[in-house]
Amino acid sequence: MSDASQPVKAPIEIFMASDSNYSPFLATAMASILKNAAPDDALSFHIADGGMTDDDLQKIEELKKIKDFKLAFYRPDLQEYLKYLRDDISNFPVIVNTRLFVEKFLPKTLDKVLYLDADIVVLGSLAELWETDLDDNFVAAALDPKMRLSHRRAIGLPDDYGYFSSGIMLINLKKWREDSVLEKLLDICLEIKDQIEFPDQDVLNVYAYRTSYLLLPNRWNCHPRDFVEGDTIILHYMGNRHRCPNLPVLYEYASMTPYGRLPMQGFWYRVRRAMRRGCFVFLCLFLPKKQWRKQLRKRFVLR
Ligand SMILES: [Mn+2]
Repeated sequence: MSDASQPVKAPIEIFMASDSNYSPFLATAMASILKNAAPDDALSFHIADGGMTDDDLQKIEELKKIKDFKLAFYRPDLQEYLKYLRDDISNFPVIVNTRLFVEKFLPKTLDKVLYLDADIVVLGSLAELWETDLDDNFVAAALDPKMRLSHRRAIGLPDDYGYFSSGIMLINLKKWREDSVLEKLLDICLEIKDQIEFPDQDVLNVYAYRTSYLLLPNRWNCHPRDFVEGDTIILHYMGNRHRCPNLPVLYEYASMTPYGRLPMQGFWYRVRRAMRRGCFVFLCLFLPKKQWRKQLRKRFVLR
């Protein structure tokens, strides 16, 4: 029962993006957030919808059974935005790039927003992260410890710069508006377009290097391999998901959603993946250059 004299906490404003393929992941991440929220956490979700079906939207609504939340969908015009980005980003789900344009379509009344990738599980309350003092930084994020030195050098970052992951970010929208951050990011897109591999993440890091960003502890963006029981709050199942440790944690939350499971748990999905892997290994016999094998791997296996 709510007590009228208690001040109601302002909601944690969360921005996520999904298309229909990612929708079971989105639902899984949301289920974990709702399940593990503190009793007095209010939650408000802003979802950039890159082609979810009515059925998907219905399933997201149904998550309110776990804990109530506010929900708004946005359909930003990516075609207009994407002409600034590389042509050959077809290997990436287009929807991830919406995070660069977040300030354009979210309500102007928001001064900050917590961006979360869909391929995560949240094991505790997000209140502490949400209340982090951003000071004058345009973003707060945790390190991406896996990023190769050669790539960081290619986009002009010095060896001692801490390259962050854009999968979880507390975004200072007020600062983005004041400093026209989006325009500057798009300039950087054009400037480093031949070196970009991780579209929005590379661009954000180059901008952060030239200005500043607030470094978050790894517990807010932790690879399942580095999971520390009792400390890790956000598990991020990035990239090569199928052989990730701690997949049962992800599957446990997937089972709490109306989807019941993730596509990668399906039998035929696993058969197709095994066949693709087999083809890849066979074709590698004919590719003497490591670079060619890498290209093929990107197209064939990393899905
Ligand atoms: Mn991710």
